[in-house]
Amino acid sequence: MRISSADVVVTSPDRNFVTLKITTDDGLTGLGDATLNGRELAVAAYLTEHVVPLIIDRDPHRIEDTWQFLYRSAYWRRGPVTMAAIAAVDMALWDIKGKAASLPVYQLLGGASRTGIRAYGHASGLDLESLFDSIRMHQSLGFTAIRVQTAVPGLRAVYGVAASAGEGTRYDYEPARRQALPAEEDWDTAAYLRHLPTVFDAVRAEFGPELTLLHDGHHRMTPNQAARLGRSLEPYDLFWLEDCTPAENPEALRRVRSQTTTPLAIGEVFNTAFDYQTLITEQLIDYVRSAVTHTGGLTPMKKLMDFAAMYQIKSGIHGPTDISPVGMAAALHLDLAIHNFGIQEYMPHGELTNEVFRQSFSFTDGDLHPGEQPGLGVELDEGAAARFPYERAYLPFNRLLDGTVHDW
Ligand code: CS2
Ligand code: MG
Repeated sequence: MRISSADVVVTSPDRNFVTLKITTDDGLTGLGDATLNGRELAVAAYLTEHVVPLIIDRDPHRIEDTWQFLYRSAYWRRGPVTMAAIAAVDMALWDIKGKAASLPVYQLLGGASRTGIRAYGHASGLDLESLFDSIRMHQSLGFTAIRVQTAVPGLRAVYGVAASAGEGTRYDYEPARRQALPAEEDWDTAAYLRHLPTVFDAVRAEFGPELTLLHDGHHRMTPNQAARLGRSLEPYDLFWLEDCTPAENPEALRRVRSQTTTPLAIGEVFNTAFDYQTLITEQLIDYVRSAVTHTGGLTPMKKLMDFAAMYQIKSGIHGPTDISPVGMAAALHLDLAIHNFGIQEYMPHGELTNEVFRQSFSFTDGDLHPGEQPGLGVELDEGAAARFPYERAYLPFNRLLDGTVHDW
C-alpha cells in the first residue's frame, strides 16, 4: 500500500479547523487534526508546502519511520506549527492502519484498559448564582467532574468564563471574535487569589464533598502566588490545579510542589515529551495536559504517557473545542488504551462542527467512549466543510490594571 494523495482541508463551521486527509492507492483514507487555534493557516501552509510532498508514495503502515523522518529530517525541531503538522500525519496513518486492520485504533494501542473514559466539563459564572446554574447544567448532562472558573469582582472579563449563562457548555469566542482583532481582557492576581477560595468554599457548601472539581489558572501566577493558591484550595479537595505558572519554566513548579498537596496539571501548550522531562522525573506534576494534536500525534503521546506512568503521573488530555473531532477521537482511543489514564477534558462541539465531522464516539453518564468503528471513527463531509470557509479569528489577551501585558 502507498500514499497516493494528501489534502489539507480548512473549514470553519463553528470555528476554524485544519484537517489532513491522506488517501492510499488501496482507496483507504485517514484523517488527522492540525488545528492550531488562531494560527491555523501557518500549519496548513507547513503541511501543503513542506510535508505533503514528502509523504506521497510512502508506505502508510510505517508510522514510526514516517514520524521520525518528519521530526528529524527537517532539522528545525519542535514548535507548535511543526508538531501540529506532524500530528496530523501521524493520526491519519493510525486511522488508515485501523481501517486496514478493521480495528478501532485503541485496539492497536494495546486494547481497552477500562470500560469508559471519565470526562470533565467546563462550568463558569459571573457570580455564584450563575456558576451554580452552570454546574447544575453540567450535572444534568451527566458530568461527574466539573472545572470551575469564575469572574473576579472588579475585572471586566476573565478568559474561561462564559459572558452569559446562555452560552451553556461553551465559553470561547465562536463566532464573535471572527474578523476582529484580539479582545483585551484585564487581570489582577491579588484580587483573584482573594476571591477564588471563597468561590470553592461556596461550591463545596452547595454541592457537597463528592463532586470532582478542577480549576485552570491559565499560566497567570508566579511560583509563590501559585503555592499560596494551592494551599488555600487544599480544604476544597481539587482534582487538579491546571497551568498555575507559565509553561516555559518547569523549575517554577518545584516551589509550588514543595508548598502544597493540591494536585498539579500542565502541558496544553507544550509540543514534545522533552518539555516534560524535568516535571516527570522530579514528579513535580500529577497530570499531563498535552493534546494529541499539539504533541506530534498518537505515536509520541503513547511514549510520553508510558514514561509518565513510571512516575505515577496520569493523563488529562486537552480537549477544548479548538481540538477538532478528529483530534478528540485520537485522544479517546489513547485514553481507553493506556494504563495511567486520569481524566479527559470534554467541551462538546457545536452543531455545525458535528455536521462537518461525523463522529462515532458516545458520552453516557459522564463517560466518553470512542466507539468500535475501524480507525479513529470520524468521517469528514467535504461538501459540508466547503460551505464554511476560513475566517481569521483571534484569542483574547490580558493587561494588568496598570496596562502591562500579562499571561491570559
Ligand atoms: C483551556 C483552553 O481547555 C483549556 O484548559 O486552557 O481553552 C485553551 O485556552 C484553548 O484551547 C487555547 O487554544
Ligand atoms: Mg487550560
